[in-house]
Amino acid sequence: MEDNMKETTPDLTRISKYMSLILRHKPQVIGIHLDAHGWADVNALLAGISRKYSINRDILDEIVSRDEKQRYSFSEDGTKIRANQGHSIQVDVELTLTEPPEMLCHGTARRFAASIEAQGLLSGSRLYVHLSPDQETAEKVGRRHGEPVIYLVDAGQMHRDGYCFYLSANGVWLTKVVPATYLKRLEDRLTPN
Ligand code: HQG
Repeated sequence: MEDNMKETTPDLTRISKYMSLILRHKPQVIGIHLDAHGWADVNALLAGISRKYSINRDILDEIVSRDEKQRYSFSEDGTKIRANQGHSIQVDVELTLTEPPEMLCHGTARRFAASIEAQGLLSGSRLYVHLSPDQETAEKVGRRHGEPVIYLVDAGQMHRDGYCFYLSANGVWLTKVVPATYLKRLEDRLTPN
């Protein structure tokens, strides 16, 4: 009976979204645990996902290698998998402490602007504030939430003032918080919807 509910033609994007939920936020939805470094056992992940979607190791390999943001990594021996960034659960994915470029970007929705300009960028449910190296990426991230606005982040000055920046394995810049004084809103630079 359970098989009837399973998708027979797997949509890789849907499986990938489910993997993000499991590997970043809620491993308990399939009854698995992540270790301290965010790793999940590949066989346990496959068994858990297969209760909902048709999947096997080849499909998983395809999802990981084709992911446009390179969201996931396998351990060297291929027995474990983790998300490279985006977690809300407390794991240490061995991010690289890295000197940032002078300027980074953050895309968000216009409805958050007043709060952001009062409080700065906060990580919310995630472990870090996520920053993009370019405006195009920031705009895409912002559009996920609504009418996008982009903030320029004076990352160089933050770094000189002692704030830590990390570069994830897939090129996302992460920092704990961005006080409002380091933010500048870019106006009228966005293409209409
Ligand atoms: C906003 C995706 C009010 C913040 C993306 C954002 C990214 C505030 C939202 C990654 C605030 C949180 C993360 C404040 C921050 N007041 N709102 N003081 N401070 N916010 O989804 O950065 O495709 O947790 O601006 O590409 O949008 O999933 O973070 O709008 O890299 O791999 O609170 O997720 O990657 O939203 O996205 P999110 P995000 P994936």
